[in-house]
Amino acid sequence: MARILSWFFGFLVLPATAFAEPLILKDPKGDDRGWGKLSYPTGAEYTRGAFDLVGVSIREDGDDVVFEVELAADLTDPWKSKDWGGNGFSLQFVQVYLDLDGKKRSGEKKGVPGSWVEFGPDQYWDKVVLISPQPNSKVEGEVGAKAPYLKNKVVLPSRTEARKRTIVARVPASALGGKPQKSWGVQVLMLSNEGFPAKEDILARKVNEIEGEHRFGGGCDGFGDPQVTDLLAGPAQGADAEGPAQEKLLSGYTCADEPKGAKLVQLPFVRL
Ligand SMILES: [Ca+2]
Ligand SMILES: [Ca+2]
Repeated sequence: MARILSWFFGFLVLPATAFAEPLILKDPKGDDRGWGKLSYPTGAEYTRGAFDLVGVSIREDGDDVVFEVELAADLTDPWKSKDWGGNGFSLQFVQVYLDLDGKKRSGEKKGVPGSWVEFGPDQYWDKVVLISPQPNSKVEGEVGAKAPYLKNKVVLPSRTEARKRTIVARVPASALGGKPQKSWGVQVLMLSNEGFPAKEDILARKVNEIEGEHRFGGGCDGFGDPQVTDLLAGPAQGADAEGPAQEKLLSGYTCADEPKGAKLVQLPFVRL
């Protein structure tokens, strides 16, 4: 009995000291229209709600950090990702930006090429976890070719899987400098996976002025519109007001014929 009790109390005491609390973030349903005007591609594969973020949890599991990204619709795999070494879903491309140090102007200001967003005014990101249906070799190749300066800031999951409405990605904690912390700033962007991206973009589906079979609409045909359907806004607790808050954050970009002339929106981090 004593042995059982000591085991039991030992077990009770350990988690309080050894485990960090999970970070739980929520997002309202139905705000998967970017700045309010973005429209889905017309192809039948792009099911309603497929790009609508509803929740994110970031938790410790042994030596890993597990990211669970929940959507408003079941994950689907119309392009049979397993056939090309992918992860069991086709449509989504999730970018989790982390401000680990909370220091002003420390880190990277611009989002990963293809997102067409910036962070700011003076809080930048230190790491980004790219959660894609593509095999890591493909993501690494794209980053190496289009954004080699981000090599040490991009973190790829050791395992990514589709579980009904949730994408689960596992990252070694060492790649993030440790376990999840309440002090982290977090922003989660929902993009669409594009296996044949434009030369400026890393695996991101284009947003144009008019939607097409495989193109979002409601943006512009030049450069500068965020290629982001949904993100976290306000305190990220899922309140309806976070929809309009998101629209405001993603508005105000200017389009240009050349990438250099574009004025990008500036996004904040969520801090718990
Ligand atoms: Ca949402
Ligand atoms: Ca949102």
